[in-house]
Amino acid sequence: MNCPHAAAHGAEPGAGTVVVDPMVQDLDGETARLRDAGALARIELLGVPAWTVTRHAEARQLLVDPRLVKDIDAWGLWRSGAVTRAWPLIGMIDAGRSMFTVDGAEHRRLRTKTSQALTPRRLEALRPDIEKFTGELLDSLAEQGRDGVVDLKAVFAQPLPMRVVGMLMGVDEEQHPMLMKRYKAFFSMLTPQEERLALLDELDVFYYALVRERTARPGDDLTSALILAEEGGEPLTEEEVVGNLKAMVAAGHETTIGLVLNAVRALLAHPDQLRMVLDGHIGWEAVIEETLRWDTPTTHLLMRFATEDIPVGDDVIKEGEGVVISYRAIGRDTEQHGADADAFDITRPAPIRHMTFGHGPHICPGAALSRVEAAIALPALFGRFPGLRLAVPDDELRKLPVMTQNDLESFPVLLG
Ligand code: STR
Repeated sequence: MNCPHAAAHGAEPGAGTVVVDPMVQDLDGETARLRDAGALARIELLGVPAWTVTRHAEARQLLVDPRLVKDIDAWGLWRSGAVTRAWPLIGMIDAGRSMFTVDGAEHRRLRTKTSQALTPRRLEALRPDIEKFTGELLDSLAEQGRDGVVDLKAVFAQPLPMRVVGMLMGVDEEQHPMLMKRYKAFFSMLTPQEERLALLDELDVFYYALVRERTARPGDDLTSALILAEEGGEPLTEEEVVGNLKAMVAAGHETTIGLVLNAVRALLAHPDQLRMVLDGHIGWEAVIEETLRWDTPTTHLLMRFATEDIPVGDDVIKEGEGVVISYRAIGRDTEQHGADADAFDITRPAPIRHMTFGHGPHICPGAALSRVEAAIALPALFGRFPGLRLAVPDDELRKLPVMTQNDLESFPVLLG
């Protein structure tokens, strides 16, 4: 893969810089190289240099540091024009005004309604629907896998989170295939950038129409609640509602696919541990938390920018520089998780103090929802198909060419 933005730094990557592979050919090797490069490491993302945080302790500090902001205008390479909308990862940062892109008091204003709607208590009300979706999708899995191999991703792990977040946000089911197709193309590094920008525009058209429709006829979904919300007497603008809506759909959909599939994969690769779970010796919660730590759905979170020089150990993040959080590396931090951090082990002493949902003001507002989804989906899947197994050797599973998310091309199984 070439580096269309080599001009952003004008030179070859310096020694010690980890060049992130857009084709994701050796994720574990790359994670180890990142960790070896230090708590704060220099990386290059398609020709664009940035810092990344690879350790738990430093991430915990930096994620509450007000000198790091999400506002893209604080990025030197953006201000200078070295990075433009032609850079394939720009959609991960320049995603419209929302709780994902704003800090401080404005961020609280944008986020409060959403986080209130997603507390564990409020989520109890969604449980029956999530169970129903799970049952229906398991029926189609049984149907399509009756005579042999079936793709657990396409038939189960992908549609389930889409239905859940679709129901929450008030997106009709007929639109789900369109959304899943567009997000797949959005995240894939094989999609030409002009196509990615065009599909983002198409998504905006769709989301604006949805928000106008709900403004005219509010429902009992979170989109309607965001339209009607007032924080300190100040309603969200249409742009802000759209921004939050698309952040919720993109995040709720993409990340939970990874959580469910990675948990199934880890259990099938560790049959002794699967046995402990199926025998009831250890709970699903341990499976979910250990999967979140060991095989994080989000590999790298883009991006924050330094509004002034920030010293970290022997390094200094200079004003205007970009900072990525490498959650996969953080989950494998031996200082936090012990010398065996690279091992999947659901018998680790609870609680497993991972940081996969982030930390600080931007901590994932959907964390509880994804845990509920996984806690329903996984036992239902293994309860119905206790003989579930991979139809190909584990090392033949292919990662999608996605730089920020940890997602598989497909997951062929035999239901047993
Ligand atoms: C995708 C494109 C878009 O339209 C809006 C957003 C904002 C939220 C982002 C999302 C993005 C990409 C995936 C993210 C999500 C928030 C959480 C999720 C980064 C940029 C994670 O992977 C943690």
